[in-house]
Amino acid sequence: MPANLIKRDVITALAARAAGLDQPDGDPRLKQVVNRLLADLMVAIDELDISMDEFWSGVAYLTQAGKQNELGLIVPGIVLEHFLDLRMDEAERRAGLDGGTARTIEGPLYIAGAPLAKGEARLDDGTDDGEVLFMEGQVREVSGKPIVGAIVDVWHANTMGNYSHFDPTQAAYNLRRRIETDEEGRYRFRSIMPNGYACPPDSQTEKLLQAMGRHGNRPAHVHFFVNAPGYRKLTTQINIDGDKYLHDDFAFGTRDTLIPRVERITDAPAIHQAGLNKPFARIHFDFTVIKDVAGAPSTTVAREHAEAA
Ligand code: MBD
Ligand code: FE
Repeated sequence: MPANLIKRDVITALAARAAGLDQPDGDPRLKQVVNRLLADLMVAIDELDISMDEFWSGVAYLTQAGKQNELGLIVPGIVLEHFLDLRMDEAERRAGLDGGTARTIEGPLYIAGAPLAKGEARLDDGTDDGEVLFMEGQVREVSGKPIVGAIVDVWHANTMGNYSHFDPTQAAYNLRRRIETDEEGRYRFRSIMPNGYACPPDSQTEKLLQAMGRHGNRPAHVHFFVNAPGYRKLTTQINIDGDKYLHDDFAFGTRDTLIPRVERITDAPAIHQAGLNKPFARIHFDFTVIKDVAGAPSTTVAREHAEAA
């Protein structure tokens, strides 16, 4: 079948009626967005000459992805979550904001309500014999002043690249904590070195990536939300230097300023002093948050999150 079977003004009229533009009721913003997306989709179908089989296989794909609760995984995989970050970066720049720690994608695996600790916490429950990781730093404002009572909400994968709650073999909130910064604005935690996440082989996301000649791996990383009253919420991650996928993240989350040095501590007195009997890793990373201002879109995003029972 040839492409461009339908005149543009026919598509425009259909999209307008389907989005209720000729109706007085409804949500004007929703109507505007649906109208645009429908018109663009119909033009794409017509120009690409998308067949009936192709169209319905796309519908079946999305139906199955929804059933498997995978839309939040497909979004970063097709760069859209990173794209939203780039837009927020630019909106902040235009509002005159800069100097904060770089943001990067939240991803689909955050769980609200992790246990809250003051100053320091241990994240792992001791069942995963991974390399011990100590991570510490300060939360500061751009001027360098430490922020007391900021909440560092941290979550990461285990040595298999799996996250508690989504992995039934892990205890509730394993490798997830909220840490309130101390009198000097410091946070500190002990955990285990994560491994990179890989999209499940039977997932819809993995099928799509494979069909595009891509892989579904992320480099090892640790996620953070940093919240402090009067400051813009920071959503970010650090990547573990040296990972094979460090600059080849299927979710496009790596940023150069988010790759701290990983120090390996191997000398016996230091190991002993840390209360350990084997070498361990240490990461120092400070977060800088920026003051909230009128005129920049909020970084506190309404997004559905699971909460462990
Ligand atoms: C992850 O751990 C993650 O952070 C993202 C963005 C996507 C899939 C798994
Ligand atoms: Fe992750």
